[in-house]
Amino acid sequence: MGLPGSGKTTQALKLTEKHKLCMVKTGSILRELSSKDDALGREISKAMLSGDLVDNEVVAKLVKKQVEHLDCEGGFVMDGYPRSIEQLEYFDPEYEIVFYLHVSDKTVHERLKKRGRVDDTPELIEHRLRVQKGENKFLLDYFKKIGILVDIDGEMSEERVFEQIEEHII
Ligand code: B4P
Repeated sequence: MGLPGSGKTTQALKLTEKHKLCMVKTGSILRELSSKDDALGREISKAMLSGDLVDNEVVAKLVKKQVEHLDCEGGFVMDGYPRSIEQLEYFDPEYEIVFYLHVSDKTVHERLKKRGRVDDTPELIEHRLRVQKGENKFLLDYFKKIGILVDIDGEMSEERVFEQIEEHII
């Protein structure tokens, strides 16, 4: 977990590669569907291009389907799900561990400006930050309460962030 641009995808890829795990890439799945010219594609595209979360039930169903079809002995890494408590109520993947990557708003802006994706404009970044901060609080409280939350300093280099995560992988 983490704010937009905190490095979720970057770190999930590293974990997947090193430990030969499967990965569920929520953002990529949604981006792929959003390029289709049908009702679902248009709904997803509209949410993403306005910096809003895609409908909770839609995302939860998509993710559930992905998880059910995974064929991985070693387990899987999830990138970007859930982003709200409501999503977790629709589908809970029952994680063993959840990492939260802490970064400042300044870092978010700097990194996403460099990345330059279509939803990485300053206005949309601000909006995404507001939406995500609102939702994160409840999720973080919940994962903390059940004892699976690990805080990670996401401000460091990609390698240093990964080293911090690795300290918690058995
Ligand atoms: P995502 O695709 O998940 O993207 P993100 O949050 O913007 O970025 P991420 O944290 O993965 O950062 P990255 O590693 O790429 O979401 C996009 C949109 O999809 C959302 O706004 C929403 O609309 C929708 N969505 C996704 N999940 C959803 C859900 N569950 N429910 C509803 N809607 C959902 O890193 C960013 C950049 O920083 C990269 O260029 C990277 O190279 C760089 N970087 C990473 N780590 C770095 C480091 N340590 N130092 C320097 N640079 C670093």
